[in-house]
Amino acid sequence: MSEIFKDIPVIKYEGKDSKNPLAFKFYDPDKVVLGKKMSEHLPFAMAWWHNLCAAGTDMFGRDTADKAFGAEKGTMAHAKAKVDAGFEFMQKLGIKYFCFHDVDIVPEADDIKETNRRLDEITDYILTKMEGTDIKCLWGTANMFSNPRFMNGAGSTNSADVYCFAAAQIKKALELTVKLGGKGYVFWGGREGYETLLNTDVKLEQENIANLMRMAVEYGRKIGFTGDFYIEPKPKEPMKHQYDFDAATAIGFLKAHSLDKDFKMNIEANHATLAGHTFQHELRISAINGMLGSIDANQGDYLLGWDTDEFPFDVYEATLCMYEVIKAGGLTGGFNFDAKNRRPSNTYEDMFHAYILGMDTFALGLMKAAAIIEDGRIEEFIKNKYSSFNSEIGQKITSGTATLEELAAHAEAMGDVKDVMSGRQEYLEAVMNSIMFS
Ligand code: XUL
Ligand code: CO
Repeated sequence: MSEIFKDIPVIKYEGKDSKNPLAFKFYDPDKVVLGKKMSEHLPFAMAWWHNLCAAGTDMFGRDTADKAFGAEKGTMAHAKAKVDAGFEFMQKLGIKYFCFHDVDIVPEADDIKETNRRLDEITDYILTKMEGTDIKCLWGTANMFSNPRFMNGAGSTNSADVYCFAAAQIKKALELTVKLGGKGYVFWGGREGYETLLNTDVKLEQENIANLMRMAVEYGRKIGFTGDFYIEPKPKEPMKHQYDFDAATAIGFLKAHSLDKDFKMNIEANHATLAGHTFQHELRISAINGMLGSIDANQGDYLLGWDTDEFPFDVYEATLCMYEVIKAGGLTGGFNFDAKNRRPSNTYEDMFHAYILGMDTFALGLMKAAAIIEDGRIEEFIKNKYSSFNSEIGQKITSGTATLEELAAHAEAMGDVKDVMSGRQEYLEAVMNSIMFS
């Protein structure tokens, strides 16, 4: 098999003073941070769809990049060329995981039986490529939003026949995930939502989605899938109202339908900001509910109201993200670059530049988050801020044993509160800056 990215060497760590565009400046896989190797803190994954399939087509123009990889597009030869390209790409960057949708890895046929045959063939091929490498599958999923049959949704469709197609795709994608040893299975609610209530039965749609997830869990466990199921929240796009709006909404939905034991969150940075939250907020909400599973690492644009899926370069954001991840004890999943090159960045070299940028950004984020923790001032401040709950009355409140009457009596005995303590936001932001730039 011939090399596809001929002019690209294996990407090595050269340190922050390097000017070599094809080298890591901060990602040093063996460097130990807080007692663990960087590569263990940061299990990076390649997203099959952006990296090997998307070639730049947007609403206003066609492909700008060559993702044929020397084969005729839409054929099984092309599907295999993408596997070859993907494995060469991951090996050159030292990426250990990949994520895929069913339709990313084969061209969909007119009949699902033929699509499934193609999926068997390509996953056999992927397995042979995995042999002798340390590359694994992070998660799999079914694309239940691109095919026109899903125009009214998949689990939320009006059509029982379409619902069966969604079930069939999930069944197959779960089998493939197990075959490839995937750690997780993702539900991103592509068209699970609505444009107008004038044509929508929200209750029925949500119950049907929950039933589909329940069947997926039952089948997955039956065929030996021991990993986590993930919901990937997103507030809008493609639908105006997406049911998995944000982490809090998705967690509430899972609890309401008793699915919370099998599911965690896959938090995507750009989805968080579209929901009007910070990335950090979504990670914290997931973590405090014991449901921080995996991350789709990318970045949005605050001036644009859609999912731009940019490679992350904002080190502040990455630092705050890594702070949450470290505090939560790490991820059961990994960091999937659900990100694409900008349309004019259309060469093979640009694909590597993008991953180097993303991996270096998270390496910096990891080191800076570790520095925040080692510095201790921020954590110490938070601990002190709530220290009144260590008092006798405070402990009654936090243990849930207080009554309204005794709290009122406590207030009356005081007459008024003397000091509630400053929030010190500006001081803490300055601490953050001093750590970021030390
Ligand atoms: C869409 C998105 C998806 C999911 C997988 O916004 O993020 O690519 O990650 O279906
Ligand atoms: Co995503």
